[in-house]
Amino acid sequence: MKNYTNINDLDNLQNTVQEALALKKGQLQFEQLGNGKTICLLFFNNSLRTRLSTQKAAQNLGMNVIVMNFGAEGWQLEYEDGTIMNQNKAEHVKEAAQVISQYCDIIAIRAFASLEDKQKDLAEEVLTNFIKYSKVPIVNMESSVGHPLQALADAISLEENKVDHRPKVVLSWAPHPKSLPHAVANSFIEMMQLQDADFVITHPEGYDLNMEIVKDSKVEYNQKKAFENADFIYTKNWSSYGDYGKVLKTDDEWRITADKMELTNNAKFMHCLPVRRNVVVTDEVLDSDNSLVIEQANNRTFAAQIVLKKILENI
Ligand code: AN0
Ligand code: CP
Repeated sequence: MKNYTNINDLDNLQNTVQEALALKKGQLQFEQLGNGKTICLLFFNNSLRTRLSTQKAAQNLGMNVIVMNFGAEGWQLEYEDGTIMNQNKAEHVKEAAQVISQYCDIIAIRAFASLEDKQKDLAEEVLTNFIKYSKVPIVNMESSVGHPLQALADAISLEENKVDHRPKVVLSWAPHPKSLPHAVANSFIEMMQLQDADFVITHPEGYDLNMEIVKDSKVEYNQKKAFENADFIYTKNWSSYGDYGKVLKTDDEWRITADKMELTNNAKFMHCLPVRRNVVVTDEVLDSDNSLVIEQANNRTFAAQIVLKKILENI
């Protein structure tokens, strides 16, 4: 594997999940693989899990890690070609990406959607330009459109908690006061499209996601109906995609509560974190034995580690 920008960059999801589970049992099995190799983690946005789990994964493989909070510490980058750079952008991605490539063997980037300019977001301006100008492999740590490390970790968590029948997995929208990206939901959908499951997406009217990603995945606008017999409830807020970046609904009608979980087949509760307690989901559900959120975050290490391992083996 060269770059990891999308879950479909993996040649086989099921095999990768098994390989990640084997790594989880022996985290330091490949501690020599990355010796003498360096990864640069570039953050244009905040992070807890991605920042720490990717660093840990790289260290488990013996790599050196350089972290830069690019959004706060780097020069503001220009991405357009031919611009007269007499405004606030001090450096062009053309130089920045080539220069960073000289300091490391892999570049990992977090650059969220602006949620203001749909076309730029869909074009994955930051990720695409780094791929274009850098000389080393690129890993997506959440871009405008996707969060494939999260989706791979979620696939690991689903496998660890598998049921004895074809599972019903529900992706449910839930309220949030802020305008949030579509990336986590998009990648979860793309990952579920590679699974043998009854997969249902539920959200209020007006929150339909990008149809090029949803494709023929089932959409149910009645949350309670969607929850019936579910084995997994994966919750995420996203802002409107049609009315791009807008927050259309903040009341508690779609909050995940114990009453709603009662409608399911004793479903496990999943969320990528960070989560706003008693806004997205009640304390009772988040603190219940059925909540997988802490283990999901743990699996971020093994998702990142298997991805870095596959890239290192190909350098
Ligand atoms: C981000 C999002 O919704 O994409 C990161 C989630 C992993 N969440 C927030 O900004 C709260
Ligand atoms: N789930 C996730 O990516 O968390 P962070 O934003 O804290 O990295």
